[in-house]
Amino acid sequence: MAEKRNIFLVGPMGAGKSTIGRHLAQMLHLEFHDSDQEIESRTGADIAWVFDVEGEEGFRIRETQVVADLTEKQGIVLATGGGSIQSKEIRNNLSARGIVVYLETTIDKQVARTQRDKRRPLLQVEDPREVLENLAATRNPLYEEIADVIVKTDEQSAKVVANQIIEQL
Ligand code: SKM
Repeated sequence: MAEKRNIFLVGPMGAGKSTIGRHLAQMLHLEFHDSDQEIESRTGADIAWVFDVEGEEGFRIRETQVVADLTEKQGIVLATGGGSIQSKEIRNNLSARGIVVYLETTIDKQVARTQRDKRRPLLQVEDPREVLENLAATRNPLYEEIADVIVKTDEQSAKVVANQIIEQL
């Protein structure tokens, strides 16, 4: 049987990876996975707890393991955590095992979409916009470097974006 393809969504917090990923998986009859959610189900705790107790370093170790395990599967759509691409090991696994789609968005949209979100401990600060801008400066080149497909998510509904991705696969 031919190998089933994988689609890996990368991009910053608030780009819509989980929502768009669900639509995409449904449209393509693939399994949907979300690395943040998988970390939460493996630890039985939320992302904020993992950061509190194990620090960002502990969280990144878990994230690397989860992405290594999930990318072993075939026929999945995976929404990755916003910072996952800072790991070379994760970038290598994503590039080797599927089509990487970068969901690009604006800082304004990110700020609006991530307000009061418990899965974003890095944004529990006075000025989340500044954090998002700094992260973008480091990470946007990495998203671009590993992307096979780049789609903007700031002006379209999740369903429309999912269709645009399908057209470019
Ligand atoms: O993976 C979570 C976590 O809050 C860290 C993060 C990041 O570094 O951008 C994004 C979220 O998806």
